[in-house]
Amino acid sequence: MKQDKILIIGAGGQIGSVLTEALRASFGNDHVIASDLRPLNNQTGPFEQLDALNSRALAGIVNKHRITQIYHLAAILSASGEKNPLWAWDINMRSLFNVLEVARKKNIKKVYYPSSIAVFGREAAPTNTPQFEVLIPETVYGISKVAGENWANYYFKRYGLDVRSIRYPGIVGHESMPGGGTTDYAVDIYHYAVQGKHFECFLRENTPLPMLYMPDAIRATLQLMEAPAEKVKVRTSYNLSGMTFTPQAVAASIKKQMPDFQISYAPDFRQAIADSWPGSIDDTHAREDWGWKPEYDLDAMTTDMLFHLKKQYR
Ligand code: NAD
Ligand code: AKB
Repeated sequence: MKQDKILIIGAGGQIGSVLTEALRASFGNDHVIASDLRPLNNQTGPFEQLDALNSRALAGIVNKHRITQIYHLAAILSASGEKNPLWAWDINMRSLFNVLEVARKKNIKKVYYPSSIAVFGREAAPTNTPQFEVLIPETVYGISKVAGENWANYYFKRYGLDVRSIRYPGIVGHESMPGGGTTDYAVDIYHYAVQGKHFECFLRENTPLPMLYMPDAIRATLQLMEAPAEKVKVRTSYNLSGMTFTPQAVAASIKKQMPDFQISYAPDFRQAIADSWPGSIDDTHAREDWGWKPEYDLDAMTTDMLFHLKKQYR
């Protein structure tokens, strides 16, 4: 087993719950400390209840477990953030500063800090958006991620802290539910389909967004974190691409296997957020620097989602 001790902050979330298990499979259950603001049940290894805004508590956990790597996943996502912008900014930024500072002071070897396609705004190229593009986001979440990416880059350049980051597209998975994002419909739709329920989508049918299936997201994260440091040339955050689809396309993909599935559309405030994001992004740098390549397209993801969710709802 590898010697590193890993702390995951936000381990109870959509990505954190799956990433925790993947890291435990790789490093050993006792080497991966899950933490979250909320108590979490059914843990397969050590758990610490932690408010990432509490820098003392964070330092205490780092000392207690002799942590060598931190995955900082806790954040307020795009749709939740728009309901209370200053609260979202405070949580997203203060938790990041606490992580960067404890990592610098305690000589943490590596930090993972996910960013998002939410860093882009309407001034960016709407398709195949380049890695180094103008970043004028329209959500507080996006603003916090642009700032966060730049702070990650600053700590790398100024202190040599090895912070690595991916701009995730919308993540779709069967293992966990999403928490307050604009891409959440792409998970919800499968849950409605397998329960035989009509789905009302909060985005228009023809809204294209970049998306990624959970196994690809986890593989990309581990691949980036295991890459030799000299291969990690982008120190803000890497564009990462999986697939692009509209709500209409995912409904059609489901209907191939469940012809009775019904969908209607009732766009709400999240439509404006989605309209400000690109439909696809260019991930050439991730491919060239550390060998990224997605495995799932829309139909392959649909098959896998329906297979697992049908078992879950049986
Ligand atoms: P999530 O909302 O599902 O989970 C976040 C977790 O953080 C929750 O379990 C929550 O309890 C915890 N948390 C919130 N405030 C906290 C605090 N003060 N201290 C400790 N824990 C706290 O989020 P997710 O979808 O798993 O996203 C994880 C990361 O990936 C986030 O940084 C997010 O911005 C990024 N991301 C996610 C997606 C996606 O589609 N899920 C896409 C792009 C980027
Ligand atoms: C959201 O919709 O807010 C997230 C994201 C793309 O960052 N899923």
